[in-house]
Formats: sequence, C-alpha cells, structure tokens
Amino acid sequence: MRTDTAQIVRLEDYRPSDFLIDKVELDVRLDATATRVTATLSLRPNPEGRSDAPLSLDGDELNLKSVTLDGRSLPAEEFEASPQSLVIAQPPQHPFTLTVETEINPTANTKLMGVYRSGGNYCTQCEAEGFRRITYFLDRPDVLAVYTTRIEADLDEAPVLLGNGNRVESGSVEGTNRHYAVWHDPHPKPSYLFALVGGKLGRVGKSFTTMSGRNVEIAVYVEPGKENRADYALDALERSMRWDEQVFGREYDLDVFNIVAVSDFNMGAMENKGLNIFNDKYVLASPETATDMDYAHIEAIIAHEYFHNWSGNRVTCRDWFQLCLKEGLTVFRDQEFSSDERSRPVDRIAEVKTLRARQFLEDSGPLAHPVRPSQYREINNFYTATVYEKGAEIVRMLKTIIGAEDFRRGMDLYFERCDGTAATVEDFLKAFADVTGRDLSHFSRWYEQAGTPRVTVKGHYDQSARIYRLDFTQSTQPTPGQATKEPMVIPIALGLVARDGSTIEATCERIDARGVFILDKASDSLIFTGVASPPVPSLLRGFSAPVKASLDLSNGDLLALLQYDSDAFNRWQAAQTVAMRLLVGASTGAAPSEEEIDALSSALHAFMEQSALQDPAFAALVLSLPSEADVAQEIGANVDPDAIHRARKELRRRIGEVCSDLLQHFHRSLAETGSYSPDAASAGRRALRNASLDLLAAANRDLGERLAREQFDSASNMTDRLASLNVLMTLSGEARETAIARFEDLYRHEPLVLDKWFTLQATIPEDGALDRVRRLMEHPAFSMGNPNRVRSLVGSFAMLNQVQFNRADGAGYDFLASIVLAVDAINPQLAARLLTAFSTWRMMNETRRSHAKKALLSVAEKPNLSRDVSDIVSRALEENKAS
Ligand code: B3K
Ligand code: ZN
Repeated sequence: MRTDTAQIVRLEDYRPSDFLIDKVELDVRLDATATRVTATLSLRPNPEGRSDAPLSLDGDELNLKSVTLDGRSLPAEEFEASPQSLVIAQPPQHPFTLTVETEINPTANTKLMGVYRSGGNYCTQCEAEGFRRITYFLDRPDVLAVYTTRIEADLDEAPVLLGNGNRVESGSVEGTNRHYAVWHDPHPKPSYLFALVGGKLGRVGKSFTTMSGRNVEIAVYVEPGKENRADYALDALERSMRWDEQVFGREYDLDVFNIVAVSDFNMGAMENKGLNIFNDKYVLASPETATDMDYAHIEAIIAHEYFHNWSGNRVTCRDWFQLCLKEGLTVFRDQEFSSDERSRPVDRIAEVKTLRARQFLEDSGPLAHPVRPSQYREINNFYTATVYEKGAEIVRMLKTIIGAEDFRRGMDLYFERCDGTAATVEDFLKAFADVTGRDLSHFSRWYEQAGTPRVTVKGHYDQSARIYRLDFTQSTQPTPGQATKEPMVIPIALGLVARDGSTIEATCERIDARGVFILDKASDSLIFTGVASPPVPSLLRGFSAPVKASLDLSNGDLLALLQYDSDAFNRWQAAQTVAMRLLVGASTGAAPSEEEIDALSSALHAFMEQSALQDPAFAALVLSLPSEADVAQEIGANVDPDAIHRARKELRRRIGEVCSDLLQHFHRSLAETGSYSPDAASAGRRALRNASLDLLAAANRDLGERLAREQFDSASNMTDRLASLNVLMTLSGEARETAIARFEDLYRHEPLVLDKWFTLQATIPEDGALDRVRRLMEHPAFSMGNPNRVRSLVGSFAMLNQVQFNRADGAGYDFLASIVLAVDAINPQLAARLLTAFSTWRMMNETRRSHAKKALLSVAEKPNLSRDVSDIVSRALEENKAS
C-alpha cells in the first residue's frame, strides 16, 4: 500500500521556528455559523531561525477575511492564502504586527477541534493542532506568547464567557443584546493551551488559599441544574492543589482556576491554562448515576489536568515528539496523588492491569512505538498508552533508581531551570543527572526503544553452601522499525520468602538499601549467602519495571507467595500468574489437572478466609481473574477467543463453587447500610461484595440470578445497581431482558448512564450481540456525532467483547470497518481511535486473521480517508519487517 512519505514528520528534522510571536490579541465574536476572529500577532524574526525566511502560518479549513501588516492592509499579491496556510514571502526582518481576520463555523465543526458547539455552548479544543482552525498561526508548541482574548456573544445565548488567565474586563456592547469579557493570561504559552468557552452554565466554586497565602477562586461549570453533581470534582481539585504544594512544592499561579464540563469531547479532558475543559463523564457524579470507578476516574483526571499546570504548561514541550515529557510525567504525578489519597497497593495493581491491557498490548502489535517516537504522520494518533502509561513507568523507575529525595531535588531543578520554556526529554534527564552525578544515558534508552522487555529468572539453591543464586536474562522482541534491541536498565525490587512464611536472613551486596537490584546487562546473577532453606524469590515487587517476567516458580511456590509475601502487589501477582497458567493451558488444549485447579481454588479460599475483610478492595482484585484479552495476549499467536472464553468461564465456575460459602457470607455481610460515600474504603467493600456476587453467579445460576435481582431492585447507588445488572447480563433469557428494559426506563434521561447501558449490551459474549449493537445504533439516545455514545457502544463492542468482535465469520471486523468509515467523515480522531481495536489482529488464528485483513483493506482502499485513519490502517497492515 502507498504511504505518503511526504507527510511524515521526523524528530531529526526539528529546527527552531524562523519567527517568534511574543503577544497575541484575539477578538472573538461568537456566532453559531459565522464566528469572527481577529488576531493581532506581535511577531519578530527568531535569532535562532533562518534569516530571510518566509513567514508561513498554519491554517486548517479557515476562511480568510483580511490581512493587515503594521497597519497597512496587505494587497493580495503580497501573500498567499489557502484554508491550510497563509504565507508572506517577504516579511519584515524586524518586529512587526500582523492582524488577520478569519471566519469560522462552530456549528459545522464536527471534528471537535478548534471552536465548536456542544449542547448549544461554545467551546474549544486546540491540542495538538486545533488552534490553526481558529486563526492562522505558528501552531507549534515551541512558540510561546502572552494572550489577551476578548470574547463577545449574545447575552441570551452565552451569558457565561470564559478564557485563559484572569478576567480583566467585562461589559455590554452598547445598543445590542451582546456582551463581552476580556481575559488576560500573563504566562507565555503555546497555542495548544488556548481555550475559550461561551454558554449557559451553572457554577460551583470556592476560594483556595495557596501555600504562599494567595487567594484563588476555583470553580467547576456544568449544565445548569447539574451543579450538585460537580461537588466531587471541585473537592478533587482542591485536594489536588494542596497535594501538589505538599508533595512537589508546586503552587498555582493565577487568580482563578476554572473547569468546564462539556458533553461532546474527543478525549477525557484538556489542561488549557487556567481553563480546563472536560468531558462531562469525568466531572459529573452523584451516587445514583456514577459508580465508584467513575468517582476514582474523576479524581484522577481532575488531578492530572491540574498537575499539567506545571508539568506541561509552565514547562511545555519543544515539539510533539516530546509529548511524554508532559504526559508520562503527569500520569506519574496523578498516580502518586491517587495512591496517597486512596490505597497504594490497590492503586498500583489497578495501574499495572491497565498498563498490561493497553500498553503491553500496543507494544506487542503493529502499532508499537517508542515512548518518544522518532516520526509521525498524524500526531493525534500518538496520544497512546505507550506515551502516557509507559512514559509514567519510566519516571517511576527513575525515582526507584535514584531514591525519593534525589527525585524530588531533580524535579525541583527541572521546574526551576525549564520554567517558561519548551523543553525536551534531555532537559528532564539532565536535571536528575546533575543532582545525582549519575550518567543516565543508558537509562534514556527507555525513551527510544519500543517493545516490552522480557526478564527470565532462574533460581539455584545450594544447601551445603547455604547459597542461593538468581540468574537473570533480558531480551526485547523486534518492533516495527526496530529489529535489534539493546539491554535496558531494569530496576528489580526483590526479596526472598520462605515457603513456610518464616523470615529469611540472607545477604546480597548488590541489592541496595531499598531492596532494588539494577539489571542493566543482557544477563547477570545475584548470589545470596547464609540462606538456610530453599527460598521463593519475590521479584519485581510493586512492579518495579514495565517488563514481562518469566519465573521458574512452581504453582506451589507462587501460592506460598500469595500467602506470605510482604509485598501486596506480588501477593496479587502470584494468584494471577497461577490463574493465567491454568487459563492458557485450558485455552490451548493443555487442560490443567483437577489438582491444579483445586490448589488455586483452595489457596484463594484460605486467603479470603484469613484476610479478605482486612482489605476488601485488595481481596476483590485477587478474586478477579485475568481477562479474556489478557489471556489472548499471553498466548500471543493463533488465538482462539472462543476457547479462552470457555476456559475462563469454567475456571470461574470452579472457584465460585469452592469458595461459595465465603462469597455468600461477603455478599450478605458487606451489604450497604448507611448512606453512600465514594471513599476508597467504602468502595473497597462494595468491590468485594460485587466480586463475590459475580463469582457466585458463575457457579450457581439460580442463586446468582436471585441475588442479582434483589440487589438490582434494592440498590441505593449506581455501583451496586450496575454490578447486579452486569451479573444478570451473563444469564441469557428473560431475566436479562427484563433488567435491560428496566434500567433503560430508570435512566432514560441520563446520557452518561445510558452509556453504561450501551456498553453492557455491546459486551454480551454471545451470538446476537452484533445485531443488538446494530439495533442500538437506532436508539434515540445514540448519536454518531457524540464521542461518548460511539465509544460506549461501538468502542466497547470492539475493544471489550473479545468473542463477538473476533467472530470466526469476520462479521465483527466488517462491522467495525464500516463504522470507522462512517465516523471518519464526521470526526477523524474518533474514527482512528476505534480503528485501533484492530491492533490485535495478527495474534488471532488464521481464519480470523484473514477476515481482519480483508476488513482492514476495505478501509485502506477507500478514497479520501482522513490522515488519522489512513495512518492507523497503514501501520496496522504493514508487514513487521522490523527494519
Ligand atoms: N493533553 C490532553 C490530550 C490532548 C489530546 C489531543 N489529541 C489531555 C491530557 O492528557 O491531559
Ligand atoms: Zn495529560
């Protein structure tokens, strides 16, 4: 297939902009179909750029009205304009002012980039390259300017007008029904952080006093009438601000901080300076409409966007190749926040589950790329699990290697040195190299080399010498464009555990005071002396590095770790590893023996009996087996999703049977009594109770149905109601259909709840699911233009319904291909995201592979594909030449 090489942007081609923009004055007159934008730019040649270069401004679907240079209206022969660019061949070689007038149509803007409308309100999204859809600009992150924005609109249509920075003026436009507000942001910023909002909005707010005693008005704006659902977001914001002061010493820097929730949004949220714009799914919460998981996501995303104020906004990226500089670091920061606010081990397990399900998957397929990619065709396709989640793991490893104190000193130095600049990964690492005196060049390979390293560990015990030796080797599979791989620097936190739980006194000088050994060669060994009895090694404690581990431990050893390891993560991991072995065996014709299954079931029973109620959230995680997708990934080739589904169902049935007494006890005794609270401890009790119900139903249909029905009817919060519906969904027949209809009835007017309802139905692992999804696309609440609806129905079908998306007849693939094409005409970013569901196609068995390939080709062959979709489809199809 043809790849348009001309469109490829390469890191090695980076050069500074030929011009700089110091000041931007924007006058935006909001109108549904003809918004007028007048941009006055203070430009000057960049001393680091080429002299005598033309001025070439980016545009995207712009309608130019006029150009004025230093007060002189430019005649047509002095510039070249198209919707995509504005070029002045011979601009002044001294500072000058350019005023450009454009007209845009927010109502027709279905791509949701630039200025668009959502629920009748005006809002914006500029990252990565949306500002060029508002006005012609040097739309690149290393051009930092101070913005003043005047927003004008009809008072009835948009009584609330918000911009970046502080509001410096407002009033009405005489003789009209229009009003205006002027916002000034004193902090120089790149264009991708620009935002404005105009509309009818309700507000909740409060004052926040910063660590140096400054007053900040913080507020959350939502659809009028939904103010009480914004309280949790506001509270999460306040806690985030305090935490960033206490843990990173970072203080907020404007007089206001506003968050606006909108219902049409391409992703989770956006960190625009002083004016974060959010997908309302990550703001609105009430016990009746949001689950515990929703509350946790809201808290994490509010924190994430707020933390960007320093890691992203005050220090931004030089170019889009450095995206992980802000995203990986900010994910790390939000994960640390959640761990401090909730439970560190439980949160760590949740992070690792996501990392494996999304990033390891990406890293093992055709869309694998380094955390800092070296080239791209469409930057929006690089807001990936690799950049975000693996990016965060790199920061975590750095902290593990250098220790918490030096990490904090390095962060302080980074912020101090790079404040107000557009930085690189090198700048980041240099701060840590400078405070520690360490050479981090080998470590920096994590940014360049794609693929998940595999660490293989073998243990040898010598009874007579009382010596225990661990032999480590590491290797990384080839990935697209990278055939050979170098050894990585892998911090391995480890310890030795005795099979009977007693303490092991052993020494090994290569393990540091924090219990960490650094594996930085292809192979290495550790020797422990004074080991009195054969130990079980507990490796990668806390998941100290984003690697796959192959351990030569028996199931018995692992179940000893489940019981005795002092590291909670590895206790969970041990049970997962045993379950994974059984599931992989059963799915690939190597069915595990009765004894093996019984060993796991009884170990889980014993574990729960002893300690489930001490930490219910943790116990719920131990009870949840690896997902079907996890098992598919572990098998890796010639996957038969039906076999995996059967295997998992059967193992759950057996565990449910063996643990039935305890599960019933938990379900009864953990029933909600008081009023709902979203805190982690309460959520943990609900999680264990609902995990118990789920396993019980897997073992005993009648009992499961009865309990689930009762719970559905009596539930006082969405977590419990949805969990019971989830269980009813696994039972075909009347019980299921009645519950589906009843749920729809209850939440007809709640779009975010109907999303859950769409998802539940899209993920039924039975024939008929695809027809159901097709039917639901006709539902009055469904809309192809709303990303949340499309993701909850079509996205969930493709990403979460393993057996039905990967149907052996290929109908799931054909369906997704046709939807991708339909969505591409409306919203390319959303279409490209859906298409990434195909990233697993090569690991399927041959029948499925050939169907998937046909479906992908049917997309690739269509004329006029967006760059977003064409980029994903061509990479998905590319043979892995790994060269
Ligand atoms: N920075 C935004 C993501 C922008 C995505 C552009 N396609 C949200 C975030 O990561 O915080
Ligand atoms: Zn981010």
